[in-house]
Amino acid sequence: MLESASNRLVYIDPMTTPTFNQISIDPHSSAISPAHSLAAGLLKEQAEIAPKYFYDNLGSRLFEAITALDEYYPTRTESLIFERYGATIFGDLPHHRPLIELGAGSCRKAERLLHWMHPSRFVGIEIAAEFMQEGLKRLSERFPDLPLYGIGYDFSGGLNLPFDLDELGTGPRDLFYPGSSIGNFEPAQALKLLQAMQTLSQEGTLVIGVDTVKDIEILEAAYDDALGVTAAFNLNVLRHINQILKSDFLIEDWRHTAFFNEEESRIEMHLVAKRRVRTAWPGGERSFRENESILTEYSYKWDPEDFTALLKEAGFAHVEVWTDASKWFAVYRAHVRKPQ
Ligand code: AVI
Repeated sequence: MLESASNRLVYIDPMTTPTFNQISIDPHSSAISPAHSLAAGLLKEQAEIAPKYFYDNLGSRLFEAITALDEYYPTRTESLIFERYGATIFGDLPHHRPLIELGAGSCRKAERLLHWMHPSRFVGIEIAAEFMQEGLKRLSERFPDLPLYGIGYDFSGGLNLPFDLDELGTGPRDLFYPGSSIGNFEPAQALKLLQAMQTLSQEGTLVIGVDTVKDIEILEAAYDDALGVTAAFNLNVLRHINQILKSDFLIEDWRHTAFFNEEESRIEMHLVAKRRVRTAWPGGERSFRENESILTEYSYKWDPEDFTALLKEAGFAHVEVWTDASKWFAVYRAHVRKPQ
């Protein structure tokens, strides 16, 4: 059983099967309380809510729905790349190393690639720990001999896991970070996170999926679909923070907007006030003018040459890239040392 060095581990429950361990720590564990950092974000001149607050249980389900939309090409394009090249990308990796998926979510991606790999164990790290549990249960049924671990953890502030992963075995580890979630970090933060992954991998491999720059119409439609699922996903963040901050946002006062900022190479999602709005929470308040916005997400799009350079700056000396025929998405396999 793993113990938390900092006592932030609030729940350890080895499940009925001896190979399935569910480790749940406070997903928002950090020195600053979520309510405090939310209030600080809302009081900035450009008000902001960190994208991690999208992912309550409903938000995680809405994100799953986004991935099935015609307009949202990243998930299906990445899947095509895995279908076509997965046997090479994953089948080439040495056997019997731990496989760690960052942002494991529903664990569906891991489920599809596990037949190419022979990891010693699977470790899912996910802020929406409750949501990940369903996926881990499915994995435990499909791969009954594979030891599974689920860690509820928010790595948006860094990868300082509050316990020692060596207890899962020493030596190289393979990391999997699909879905272009790295795009939700600003470049300097993305570099830090990649450096932390490089350290965590202990000279194993990182397989990471990253969205590319493309026509603005395609990019903007992916973040503002005709059915309004992305709008619901964006607006749901207000419901979620009302619970955490005890604020009184009314969903009907706000509308979703998303646009591509070409200069910064990123999609920006905002919530825009439909009218003058005053919002209060215990210990604070803020007024918004009509059309004033709250920034909720950046989604950076990376050209393969630039992302390869970022991986190298993070210490991954050997980088291979696979893309689809239109180059709408890229999958990178990065190693510290050239594999034999
Ligand atoms: C999770 N992340 C990679 C998604 C993205 O495309 O940036 C989140 C998302 N936001 C709106 N649609 C999807």
